[in-house]
Amino acid sequence: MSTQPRRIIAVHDLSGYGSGSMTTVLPVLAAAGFEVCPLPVAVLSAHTGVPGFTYQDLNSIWSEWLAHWRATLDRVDYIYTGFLSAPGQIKQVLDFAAAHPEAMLIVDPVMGDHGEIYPTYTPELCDAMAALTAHAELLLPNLTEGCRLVNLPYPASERPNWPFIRLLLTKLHRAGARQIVLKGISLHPADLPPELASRAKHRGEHLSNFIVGKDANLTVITHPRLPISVDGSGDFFAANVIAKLYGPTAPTPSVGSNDSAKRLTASVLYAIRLTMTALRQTAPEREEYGLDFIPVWSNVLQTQSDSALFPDEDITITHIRDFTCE
Ligand code: PXL
Repeated sequence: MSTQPRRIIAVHDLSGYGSGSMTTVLPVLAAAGFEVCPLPVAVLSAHTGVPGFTYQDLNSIWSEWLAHWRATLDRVDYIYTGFLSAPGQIKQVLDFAAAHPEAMLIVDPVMGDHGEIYPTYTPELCDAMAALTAHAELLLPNLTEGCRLVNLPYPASERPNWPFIRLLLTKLHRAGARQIVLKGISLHPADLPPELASRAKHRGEHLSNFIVGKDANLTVITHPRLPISVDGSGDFFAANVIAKLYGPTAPTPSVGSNDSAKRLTASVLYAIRLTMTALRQTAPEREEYGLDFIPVWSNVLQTQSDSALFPDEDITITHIRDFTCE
């Protein structure tokens, strides 16, 4: 068995102030035992939620950088993309992936939140992101991003009903991503599938994560919504799904599909627990800075078993067969 660490290319921006993107992804994946090779997309003085942020995309240095990597890196295990700054970058990511057919592509299509697309994103960039997702082994959108990727209108009051989610997941799946985690959805009480409707207490003040595994079945994990929403939580969540699913302690990625669907669900559950814990210890006045996750990860490093890490939460898991429509 190879003793080389799993090598992951982390394609994210570097924001100087505020938790999120590279400053979150890099420590989480490095602490999880990956060899992380950062490919910076852009440098910002602060994330785009902080008024007056400066922004410089790093497109112009990518060709030489990637040519050097092509000549230097013998193997790449994972390519993990987040915030991107130009359609040309997406073409370069796809070319690099084609030169490394052994690498698995993981796409967090970081484009927006709460129905708003980030100000640095042009319509062409959003369309290019949609093209990238067709190649993804794992896709991790929020509702805003999912809707934009398949050109569905963002639901009124951020609360989609089940037929809408079903259509959205069907479209995302048909567009090509093999596994999908649609995260942080506040479901509308009307028209829920029977499996979810029976859990009346999970409406409204709860969030649901919809997981489409390789077997094309759907698992829904529902958990309480905490009264705080800060930047960086989505990046922390995605990095933890990846850490758990593909990190050095996980089995090699070639295992059978049923087992891998179970592992995807387990990794989402783990990431939910960690994100909730980090949100709980982030003070509301730190909203602009974003998620305080370092103490939570220090705890992870000192504790062997997941179940010993965090107290049981009010979390439910529901399986739904044949979610596709049309
Ligand atoms: O956390 C997602 C993210 C990533 N990168 C930049 C951002 C944001 C969220 O606001 O502004 C630059």
